[in-house]
Amino acid sequence: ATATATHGGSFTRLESGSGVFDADLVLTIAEDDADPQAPSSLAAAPHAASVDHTISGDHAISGRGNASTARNGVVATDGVVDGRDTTGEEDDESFRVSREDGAVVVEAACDRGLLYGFFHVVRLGEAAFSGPDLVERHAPATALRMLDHWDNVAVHEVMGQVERGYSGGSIFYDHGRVRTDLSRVEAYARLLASTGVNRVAINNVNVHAREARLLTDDLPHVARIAAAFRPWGIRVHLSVSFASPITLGGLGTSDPLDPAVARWWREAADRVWAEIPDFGGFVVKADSEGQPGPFAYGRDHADGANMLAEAVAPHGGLVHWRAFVYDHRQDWRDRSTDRARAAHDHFAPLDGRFAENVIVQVKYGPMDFQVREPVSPVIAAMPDTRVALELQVTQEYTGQQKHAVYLGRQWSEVLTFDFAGPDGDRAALPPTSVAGIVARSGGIVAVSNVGDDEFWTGHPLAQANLYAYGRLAWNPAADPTALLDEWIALTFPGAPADVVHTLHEVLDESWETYERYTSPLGVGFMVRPGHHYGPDVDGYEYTPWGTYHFADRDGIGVDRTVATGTGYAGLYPQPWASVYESLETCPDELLLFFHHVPYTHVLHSGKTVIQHIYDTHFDGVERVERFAAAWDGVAAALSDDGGHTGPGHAPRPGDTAHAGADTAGADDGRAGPGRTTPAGAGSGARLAARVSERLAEQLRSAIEWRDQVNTYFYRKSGIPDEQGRTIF
Ligand code: GCW
Repeated sequence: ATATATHGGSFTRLESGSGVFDADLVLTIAEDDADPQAPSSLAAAPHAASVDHTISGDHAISGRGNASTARNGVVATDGVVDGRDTTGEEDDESFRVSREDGAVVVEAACDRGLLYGFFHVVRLGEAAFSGPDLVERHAPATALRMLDHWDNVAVHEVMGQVERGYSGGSIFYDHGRVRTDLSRVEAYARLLASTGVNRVAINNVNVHAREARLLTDDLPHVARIAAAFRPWGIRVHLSVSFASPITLGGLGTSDPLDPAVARWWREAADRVWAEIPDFGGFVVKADSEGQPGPFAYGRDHADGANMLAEAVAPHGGLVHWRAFVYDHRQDWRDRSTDRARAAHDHFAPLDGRFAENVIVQVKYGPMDFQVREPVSPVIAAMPDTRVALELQVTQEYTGQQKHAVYLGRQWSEVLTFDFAGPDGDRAALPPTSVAGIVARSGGIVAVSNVGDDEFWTGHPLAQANLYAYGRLAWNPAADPTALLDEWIALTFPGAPADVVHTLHEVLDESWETYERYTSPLGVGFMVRPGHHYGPDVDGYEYTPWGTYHFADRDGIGVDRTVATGTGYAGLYPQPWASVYESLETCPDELLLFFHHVPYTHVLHSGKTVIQHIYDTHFDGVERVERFAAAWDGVAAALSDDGGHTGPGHAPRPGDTAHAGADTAGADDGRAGPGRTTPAGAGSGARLAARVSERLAEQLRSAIEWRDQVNTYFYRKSGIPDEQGRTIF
């Protein structure tokens, strides 16, 4: 079905048949009365948009921008956590969709609600117009749904341009400056809006000298980026260096209690908002891994954050202050220091001291984006603070977009984790769940996985993670497997059933598969230091980073109990403190995170720890073998379709460095600036080849993991595999 729209005035186009999250509809929202000064150019709301479309010749969809009565007669909702109701809030992004006799009406109180409502219809496609009459209201669980980019302007000598970026260079910066052509950013903005993301921080939290100047010299260019995001309801944030008053302002100090420092920040903020009236705020990594912070002046994180908060408050700005603070110069011999405790030790005592516009941004686990960690106790420890959850879409520790690892299931587990106990009602997301806590005020943030790669995300299937992230941030109660299938259907429209089945099979349990062939039972790390790819069991064991497994000839794991260990287990509210403290009740998958046990310890599964290690590592590789074989079976079908099936690659108009590299496929899909285009001839083949190449690497790497981990523990323990399989 193709929808057409006729309208006067200026248009914001929601096109399809094009782009990553694909659908066969073309919707157009008119911007009648749009006020160019308004924060969003779509934003002459609540009266702006009115749209009439004809879909397939006989379906009508209309949109209304003022939904004063939209909440009457609601029969279904999504995304409503803990009874959060956006009614009456300034930022009401909810929409109501109703169907009567096959005609669909979308109503919303503001432009963004309308935008999300139309994307909802795009997702449903033809299905939106069939079935019984209905009225539904949809609202996001939280107003803050954000992506952080760890992009550098300059190419950093160790990290490259994008720190932990596995998708090529930055879509924002090139040749040491903000790109002249931001059409790729416009396409990105559209695809993020289709998932519900509404804020983006555009530079690395490790703020180097060149990047610090985004806050000053580059402001007009940051304003151009903000303009690219604006039509899609997305506000821009900057990561800033706490030392800016010194490095940019020439002051002798960045002490947060020094009036000259506070004044410098106020003036800096005034300049930013003068240039970008709807600017979002600052993201700060302070006193973390070498970044400057308030500790240098004997001040604490609340002092630092509140000083910045005061500077941005007159503009309605936010400060995202990261809680990723720990001693990265630890002595591995020092058994009294536990990195897992660090964020809690630093931040929990500050609860209640942060200003109203400070959001403390907490990684989901206490360590660092491992494949398996317990949920960070900090999330529940600061009831009088706005707390945001931080996830990592970029797969730093989960295969770096060389491995197909769908993280929706992991995030869903985190979001639905209930601090009140394991028996809570998961589906309802109680106020004591992670989603319930962060949705109240701090929101959800994740590190983006997008770069200037042809398929946006390096591994084409890693797009599923970006999609699922946005959808889960909108509705944390969503079923991650259903979201995966949604992504597959939208991205590979019309694909044969075996292709759809294979995509599902490769991705659905891929997180658990990755866990099986990497570090066991929640112990974490065992990666190569520095770049963090591939196995190195003792790579971090005698380093200052605080990431140890303590394996010896008898056993393995970290004793984090209150009784005999670091006391970390006691940082959880009951019943979790007791659940984790006891060997009897600690879940198998987190056993080695909380306990040091003999290799012969018997898990709840009935297996010994050592046999579990062997079995999961053999099984993990076998699963990857099956994925690769399944993909081989369908790759040809994708290659043959002339590119009409599969995620659109991104346009790179004006990007001469890439244009030349792309001649092979007669890349006629690139229709020009501002558009993500239908995949061109040959792109199906390129996609199939890219996935095949990545699966081959995943298999090679999984075998390497299996053999190093199994061999290591066989040599340490001397206990043979019950099944006598090959261990070296
Ligand atoms: O996971 C670690 C990464 C660093 C990153 C840091 C952080 C941006 O290895 O590259 O720095 O976390 O989250 O600040």
